[in-house]
Amino acid sequence: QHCSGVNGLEKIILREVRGFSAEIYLYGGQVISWKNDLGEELLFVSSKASFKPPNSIRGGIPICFPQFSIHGSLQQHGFARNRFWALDPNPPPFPTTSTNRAFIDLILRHSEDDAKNWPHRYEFRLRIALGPAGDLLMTSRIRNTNTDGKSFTFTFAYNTYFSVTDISEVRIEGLETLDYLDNLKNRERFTEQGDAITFESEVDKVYLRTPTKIAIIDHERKRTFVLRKDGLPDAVVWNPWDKKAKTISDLGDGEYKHMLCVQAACIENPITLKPGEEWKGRQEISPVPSSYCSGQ
Ligand code: TA6
Repeated sequence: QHCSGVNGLEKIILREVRGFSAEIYLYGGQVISWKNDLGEELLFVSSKASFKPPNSIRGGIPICFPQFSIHGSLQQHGFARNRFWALDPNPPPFPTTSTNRAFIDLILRHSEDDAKNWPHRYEFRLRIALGPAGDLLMTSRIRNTNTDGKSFTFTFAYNTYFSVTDISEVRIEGLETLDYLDNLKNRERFTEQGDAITFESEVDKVYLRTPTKIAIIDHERKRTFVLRKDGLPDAVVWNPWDKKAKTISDLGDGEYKHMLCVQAACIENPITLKPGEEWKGRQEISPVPSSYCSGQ
């Protein structure tokens, strides 16, 4: 379903037979809503989110491309989240016919404006699909279409804002004992100690070479999000906590308590593509009852 969202921005709604749904804005190629079969929202979107281009939208799943964070010559997190993507009216089918999924393909290509800062031709195809159990699947295929023989290099992240009941009651499993770069300490490298990750202050870390499965456990809601990823070795964990949150103009009062960013990413070793080469990075997020997931 194709319709008009906040401020008249075009959006697509995907629905799956059991009642799960997702809303995707062409602006940013950004998933803004993902609801379960009870109609509960699973993603966080700030009450102060700006739906006014060229601002990025605070919440949902912004795409960071071709640069994660401020490390490079581009604006923070690159430009993909600030561009209007096109809907492919005739997307190629899923490779297997056995899976019945609602899906769309969005496409972003180089523009004259971006070429000033990032002089490359590319085609970025983003497939967003809802699975039969409500799982949200995102597959990015980025192809170098340069005709001047030049390679390009990029970093990438699915900047997923999960909605949580209370950040102090959340834990993440799958990142313990890993090395990480701490963005709050000049990207210094540390090793995570102890058990599951819990939260009691600002966190902004890039975990390196993580397992492909990470669990985000929301105690109060007795819900676990399972994140599975492929082609994306790293995982960013971010929550600004109270002090930093007050400096973020498009984040409502106290809202940091109800969000947690866990991002499937490729940061430590950027991807380089020669002309004609394609890279693929996939994230799948599924909501499951906690007891089922952690085996407790
Ligand atoms: O993902 C972590 C991070 O790079 C943080 O350092 C924080 O700045 C966050 O992204 C949000 O960035 P944004 O540009 O959306 O305000």
